[in-house]
Amino acid sequence: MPADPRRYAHPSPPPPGVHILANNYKNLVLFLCLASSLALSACESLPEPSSSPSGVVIHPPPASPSQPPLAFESSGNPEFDTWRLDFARRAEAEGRKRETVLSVLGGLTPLEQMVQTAAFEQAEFVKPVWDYAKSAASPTRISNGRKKLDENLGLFERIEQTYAAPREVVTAIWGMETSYGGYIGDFDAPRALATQAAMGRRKAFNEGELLAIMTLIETGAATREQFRKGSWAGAVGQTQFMPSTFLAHGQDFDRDGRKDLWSNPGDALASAAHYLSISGWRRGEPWAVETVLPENFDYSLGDGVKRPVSTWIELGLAPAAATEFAPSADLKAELFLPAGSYGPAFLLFDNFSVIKRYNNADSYALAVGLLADRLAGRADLVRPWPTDLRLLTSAQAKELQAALTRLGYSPGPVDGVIGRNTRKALQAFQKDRQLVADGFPTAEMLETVLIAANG
Ligand SMILES: [Ca+2]
Repeated sequence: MPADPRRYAHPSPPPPGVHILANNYKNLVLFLCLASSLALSACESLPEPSSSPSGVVIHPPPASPSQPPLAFESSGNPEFDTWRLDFARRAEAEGRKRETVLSVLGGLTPLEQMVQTAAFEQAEFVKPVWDYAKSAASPTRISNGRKKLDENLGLFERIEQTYAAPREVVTAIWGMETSYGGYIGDFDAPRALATQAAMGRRKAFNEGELLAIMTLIETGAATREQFRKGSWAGAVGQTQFMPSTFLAHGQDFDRDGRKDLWSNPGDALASAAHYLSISGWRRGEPWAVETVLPENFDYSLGDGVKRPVSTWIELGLAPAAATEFAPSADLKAELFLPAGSYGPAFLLFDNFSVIKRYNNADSYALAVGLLADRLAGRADLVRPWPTDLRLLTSAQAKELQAALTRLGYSPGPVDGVIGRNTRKALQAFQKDRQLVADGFPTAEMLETVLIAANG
């Protein structure tokens, strides 16, 4: 996303002499009071000059001569400036050094592209899960991933000895997040986070991320410069860690004193493996296994409920290509039908939820898992994705949700996003009408629901 230079006016350079004035606290504050309304509270607290009997104005010493009030050059955006000064004061009050606060927040301007995007949500697009899965596990990404696995054999041996997560899953995340370190982003992470904290919805969250960056810099784990390479959301490094996750779980795998998630693949991959491990990765268990469903299967069993593998086998499910579902019939799994009755079906194990800790979307976890399987040399899906199926637009999804609500089902908010609640509501509708209860909203199914709701 190139910045539009017309909208990206940089703040004017500081007036000459400001550094000299900094030696004189009083003059500096007076200057700032005149220059910026944002320093108002500092002006209010400024001790009044008093006159000596001789009429000479005596300036009382400031309360803390080594620490003049915090101030920033204006970004040109008053809302941003107000937030920044307030947050900087709070960061300092919480113990962050002045120097760090200034290095992280100084010179920032809000990201204009983000301000223009309502509520800073990722563009909502209706993309079928298989488009995502197919591009994630493209032939190029598979061959590049296998090359990376070969090139880093020793590293992955050591990582697997230390953490529970298998190398193929870690590598798949690496491939999904940054094309194996090929593209780590060129957004200034503090700038992206500050824009969201100042003007977005998740102020506290984004401020927390900025505080984490300050801590990482102060502890020497990373530098301000490194944070200039981030994603639009503020994630950094080859495995795209948010700063707070970086702070809590980043690994210095080569023990050189730095957690270099940007240019040290060992640190980045060990951090990802560690994160999966502490999120509960179960060694030796699959994330999912493709399954073949029997004739006349009751699709309403794809309801998110985890059942023992032995139960699924009794219900007639069989692995599509694998020799068995899992090492144990006692393991529990849920039936996942990302393309309803029209495409591949999966039994999902607990490790699927662990991948979702990285990015809480079924489509993401599915893509990582499928790529990991291919990297591990497992076969491609047996049942193809229904790529010619007509899916709902966002507006049609809203129509469906509104109609299901009118019919007394509970699809959740009418937001045009087909999530688990909408699928469950549709499933209940289908079941009540003896339809194939797969909860999958095709254009044809929308027609059926609309006729029922309007009839
Ligand atoms: Ca290191």
